[in-house]
Amino acid sequence: MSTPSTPTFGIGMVGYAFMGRAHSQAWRNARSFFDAPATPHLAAVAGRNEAAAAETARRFGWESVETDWRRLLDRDDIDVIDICTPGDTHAEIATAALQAGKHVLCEKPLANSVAEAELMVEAANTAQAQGIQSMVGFTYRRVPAIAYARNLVAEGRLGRILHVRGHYLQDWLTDPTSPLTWRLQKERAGSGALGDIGAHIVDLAQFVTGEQLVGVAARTETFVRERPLGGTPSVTSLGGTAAGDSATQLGPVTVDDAAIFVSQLTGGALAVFEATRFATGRKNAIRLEVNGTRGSVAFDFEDMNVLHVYDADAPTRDAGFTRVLVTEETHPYVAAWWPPGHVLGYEHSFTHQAVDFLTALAEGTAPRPGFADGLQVQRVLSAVEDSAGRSGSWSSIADVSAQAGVR
Ligand code: SOE
Repeated sequence: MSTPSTPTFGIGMVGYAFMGRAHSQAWRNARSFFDAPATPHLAAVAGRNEAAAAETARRFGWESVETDWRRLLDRDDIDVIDICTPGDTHAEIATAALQAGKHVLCEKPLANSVAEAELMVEAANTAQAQGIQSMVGFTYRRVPAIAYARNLVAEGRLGRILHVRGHYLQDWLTDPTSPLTWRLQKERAGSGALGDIGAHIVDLAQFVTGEQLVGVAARTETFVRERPLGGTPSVTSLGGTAAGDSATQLGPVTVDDAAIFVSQLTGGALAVFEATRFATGRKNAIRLEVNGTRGSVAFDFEDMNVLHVYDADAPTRDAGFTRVLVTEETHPYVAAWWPPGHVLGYEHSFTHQAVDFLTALAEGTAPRPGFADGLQVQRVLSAVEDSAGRSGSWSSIADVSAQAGVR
């Protein structure tokens, strides 16, 4: 329960599937493990599928169920709208919630287009003048090893940043019979691997270095262009279950299956990014390496409690990457959980996100990443699609020959 000194914020969550469950556990744990200066009250979960929303409510202890998210905006017991729905709904829900005086936490990517993201930033800025806050859910920033990496860069331990390489690899679409779910439809998801998982590595690169991407040259590909219609989406998996009968109709995949792009950051560093759902054998493999003049850091989500740190100033005989187990009380977030060595998992970053959001609300400060940070990522995604669509930066090898004057 909230104490007299800590306010309670009623949460109204829109969506109940994978992200809805990740956020639900976060609101439940925020006050169990952290002395957050505010208490979340799980007031309502909203979803058009009443039975599915009711199941999430039952499992996670939400007090009520709504089948229309707009009802949440009318309720006085709700102070926060937590958007856990596909990207085509983010702009409408977030702008309406902010205008109704509700704080907003919105899942990534912020929107399906730069135009939508700009409208959301405008609404967020107007609302913030009235003390209404907003945040976008790039949760991997809140993995302790990533937050520790950012601290090392900010302290100057890597010197000037020269290289960033990031990849986010999944393989849940390698089966061509995996159904045509919302993540494969541009009008629902905005883009494919690029916006769903590429957005994360763009945010991580900017968060850890403290710099921004200034330009890209890109290529995207859709390996499977048609998929079975009528599949059953799953709450616990990404692909869902195919309809299965031979009469199943096929529908067009209208997003990228994979995206690769090179970039440069404001400080001059060169960067390389890869996001794919076809890296056979890689389930949720996020890797980030940052090289500087005085050192490097390397992170692998498949070993998420570790940061590999290279100190170029160390004596030559000691040269090498140090495997830092990021579970000490001095590391970000860890002290609230377990003693050193008792590692954390995927879900803990969502709790860190909930705690940081509640803390910002209680203190009346602007949580990060805000909608403006989300807009910056959206601009990068749009630039990648623009570059890939133009193929302007692509030099065909077949065209390279002495005769053609290209050496
Ligand atoms: C699907 O790729 C997904 O659920 C992403 O949408 C999440 O942001 C990521 O954390 C896990 O994978």
